[in-house]
Amino acid sequence: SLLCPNQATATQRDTTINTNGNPLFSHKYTADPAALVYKDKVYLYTGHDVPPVKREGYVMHDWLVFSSEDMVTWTEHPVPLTVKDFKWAKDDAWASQVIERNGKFYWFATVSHGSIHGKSIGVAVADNPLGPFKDARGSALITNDMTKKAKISWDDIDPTVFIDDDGQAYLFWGNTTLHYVKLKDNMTEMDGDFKEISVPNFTEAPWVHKRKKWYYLSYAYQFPEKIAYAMSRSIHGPWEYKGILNEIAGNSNTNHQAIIDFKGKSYFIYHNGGVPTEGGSFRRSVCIDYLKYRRDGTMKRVVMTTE
Ligand code: FUB
Repeated sequence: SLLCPNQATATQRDTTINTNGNPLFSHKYTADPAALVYKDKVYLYTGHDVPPVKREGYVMHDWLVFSSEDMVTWTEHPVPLTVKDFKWAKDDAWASQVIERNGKFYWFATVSHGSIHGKSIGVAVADNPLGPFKDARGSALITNDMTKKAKISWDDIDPTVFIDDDGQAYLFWGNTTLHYVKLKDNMTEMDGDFKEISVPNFTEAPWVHKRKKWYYLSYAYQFPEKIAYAMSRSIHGPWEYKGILNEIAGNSNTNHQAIIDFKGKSYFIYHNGGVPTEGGSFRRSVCIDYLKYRRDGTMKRVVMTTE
């Protein structure tokens, strides 16, 4: 049951939530999942939809964090990051990802810029996965005026960050056009120019992961979104398109995946609009299903257990 839709009050202390199938949580709307495995726990970072019922459009002001040792019992922690933590940002806590490097946690997040037109990407940093996170730069890392081909104001969104086995970090991001760039060791500056990647029907929500010797680039495909993916032997490509990984997720135009391995199993984490009766494209809910790989490294289509 939906205990408190649109939950105006922020969680002040840790709260335990026992989940029972998908969607995971029904006490608040969660979207754009990103997961981090660190020291035997999974940390699930999500966006937070709070539009009034029947209102169309994203209303998102902060991000949430949940942790679990078994993917069933979750602890919700106090709000770790809000748009206000980026002084230069206006609003719109869109998709994000947190990654660990040398004991620090870097949170790459989409927001609307306060003085530069369009969406931007900022970086926040903390000493532990629950925060508190603080703006690491005092300015945006990526802004809409840097990618000059932009015809839309929301093409610089949805960061995914990946650290290769040699320690080199990369940031991938985009809507309509997919970009990637090397990051310096400090994780807060670009190292060189960014490049474009071409994959079929790229909409947004890239997620890069590596398993065995394969690099995987999954992304939202078309609109309403399915999730498709490509594989490569190198982080620099060429990326070979492998097809659809997940179908349109119930009652939501967006789908936004994260992929992790945790305690010997692989998981596909995404959102749908499945919370009755007011869930939908702007009131989304995170779901988790198993992900299966074939022997040749390709991924099987996800079976959404809510559908
Ligand atoms: O949540 C706002 C936007 O919707 C995200 O940045 C996209 O990935 C889509 O899920």
